[in-house]
Amino acid sequence: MAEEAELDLNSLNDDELVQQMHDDLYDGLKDEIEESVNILLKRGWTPYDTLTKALVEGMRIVGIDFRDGILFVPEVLLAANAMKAGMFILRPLLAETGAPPIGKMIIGTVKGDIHDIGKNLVAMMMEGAGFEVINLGINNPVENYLKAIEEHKPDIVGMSALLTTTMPYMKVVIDAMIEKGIRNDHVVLVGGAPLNEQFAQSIGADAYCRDAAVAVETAKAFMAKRQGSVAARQAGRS
Ligand code: B1M
Repeated sequence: MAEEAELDLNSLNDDELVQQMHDDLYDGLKDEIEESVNILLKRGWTPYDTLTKALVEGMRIVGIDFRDGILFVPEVLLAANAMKAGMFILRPLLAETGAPPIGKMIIGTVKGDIHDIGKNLVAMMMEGAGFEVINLGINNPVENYLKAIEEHKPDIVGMSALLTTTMPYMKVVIDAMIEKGIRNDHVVLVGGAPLNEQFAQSIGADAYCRDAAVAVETAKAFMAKRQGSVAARQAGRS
């Protein structure tokens, strides 16, 4: 039987290439994803469109088939690996703002949970919006958050959870912050696929962020509020 000819990704038009990227992500083809990301960027695609239309959409399709038992953990790991390789190329481009940081954020996935693609995406978009971001990684016990808060004094504490079994752990962190008397010194933002607004409220977070773009908008709005109240306090003193 004749061997299948290697596909020249450059010969595809944009729509075909994005479709091919969804397939390559599904198949966990890291090299092809890297090549396609570079092709789209060379064609003038913005890093944001490349991220959302090609990579995130591809991962959404993987998620559906994982849920439906068509894909299994090893295949999804390969897809995640390919996704990360694409994100790795885009990260410095998204972070290029040149402006001084508008705020500081720590963000981590909570204890028991190793999902990090969405959390890393939030971190990248926040950097792109001008925040300094300290990424705590995955599987973070409460001690990691408290240590990072003490060390970095962030404006924003971000937590991610992708499992219904790990999302309650966010409350453990918030309760520890209350116990230490530092809860009101920081804005707490939470996110992850199984969460919603109501859950965020019930655990005492400041806001639930549906996606990375919402996280950026929410963080900016809270920063504006914080700066407003600092300015008001200073004006009151003078
Ligand atoms: Co997992 N997994 N997984 N998984 N996995 C889910 C979450 C699941 C929904 C799949 C399914 O439908 N069955 C399901 C959870 C079911 C549930 O709890 N109800 C599930 C399961 C069950 C599991 C295991 C238990 C499977 C097993 O071992 N049998 C296991 C658990 C491991 C653990 O954590 N202890 C497991 C393992 C894995 C892999 C390792 C194979 C891999 C993770 C690789 C990695 O992250 N490095 C994986 C993946 C990739 C997924 C799916 C397919 C994709 C997640 C993803 O990356 N999405 C996922 C299915 C799904 O979510 N539909 C699934 C893309 C990403 C861009 O979106 O993460 O939602 P997301 O992030 C968004 C928003 O949610 C938001 O912004 C992001 C960007 O827009 N956001 C934030 C996220 N965090 C935020 C934090 C913020 C703000 C916004 O802070 C301010």
